[in-house]
Amino acid sequence: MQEHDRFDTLGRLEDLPQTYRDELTKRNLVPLWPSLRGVLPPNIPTRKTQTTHWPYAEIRELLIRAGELTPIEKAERRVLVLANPGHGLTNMQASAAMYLGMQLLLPGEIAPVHRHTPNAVRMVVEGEGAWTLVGGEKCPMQRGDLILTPTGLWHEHGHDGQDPVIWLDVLDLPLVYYTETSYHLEGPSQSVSEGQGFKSFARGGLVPTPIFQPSSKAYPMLRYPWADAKAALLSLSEALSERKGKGEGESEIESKGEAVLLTYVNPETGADVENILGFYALMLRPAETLRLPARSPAQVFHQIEGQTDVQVEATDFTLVEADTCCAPGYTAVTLKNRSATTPAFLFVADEAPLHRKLGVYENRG
Ligand code: GTQ
Repeated sequence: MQEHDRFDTLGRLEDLPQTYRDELTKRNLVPLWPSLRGVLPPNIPTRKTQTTHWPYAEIRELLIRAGELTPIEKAERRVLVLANPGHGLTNMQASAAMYLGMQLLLPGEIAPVHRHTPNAVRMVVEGEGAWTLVGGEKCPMQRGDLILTPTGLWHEHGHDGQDPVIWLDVLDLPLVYYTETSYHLEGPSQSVSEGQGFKSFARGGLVPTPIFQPSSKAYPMLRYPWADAKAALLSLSEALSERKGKGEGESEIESKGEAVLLTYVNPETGADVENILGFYALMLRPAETLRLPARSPAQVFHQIEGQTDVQVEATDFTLVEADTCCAPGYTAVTLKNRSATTPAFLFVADEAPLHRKLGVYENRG
């Protein structure tokens, strides 16, 4: 914990006689007051999370080399972790609660079946022909698809295509590890069942109504195809521009209109798809600048299509296709679509479901 020099009214550890400190140590005791401002800083939490940009071109090259250096049998999951330097590289944290990894599967390879307590999602970045088998449902992996492997569901990855397939893993591993609840089990092989959640829940507002075999699935939909998410974003953007009314120029969209933002939800309950992290699809209209308010959760942005100028406090950079970045909580983030003619599309992950459940969620505007 960091100590705040400005608050020098509280006693320091060094103010105490060494013999007294030794007595405390021997009994597994520590005085609170020297560390009080560290654990409860004034106004805003101390955040280790640093704004970090991981260009895809750099990850890709190193990941392809990992494919040459390490056979899948020696890796199980061939992943390069996107580690936030603020958390220390070995801690495998993008933020306090989020883990990011870029995973490579080569044609013919299998990442064997297991299940674990952390929740994961996959955002497919590149390549055709791979699939994730999760809870018996075979989910084809295509660019931009979001595939859930929630806590406790068996999952494995396979690849019947010709070229490397790469996807972004987002897990709540840091939080689950922190709570000393992280473990995995190796599985028996899964048989493929017919269920295809993404076909059953193909249109918003309409859900299957089983009479004879009611389902009690906690995760009824496991694959969210990008084609559907993109169509929904384009449709929402049309609806919002109609709502704004005619006569208002489209040219100076300066976050005045509502953001074109969708949350990935459980189609039966409307709740966030997973318990701890939240997932969203965001469209930036041509030339749009969107200023996201300072909210308590840290955020991750992954560019699906187009290019976005990102500004987080004094840091700025451009996300090109397949780039990923993260920003700390309690910090405003400005996103600007670099194109004046085409929309830009991003995948967003954050810690909002966790913060809401804990009662610490804040939007500071
Ligand atoms: O694909 O199951 O990036 O278990 C980290 C842990 C991916 C996976 C990761 C995992 C997986």
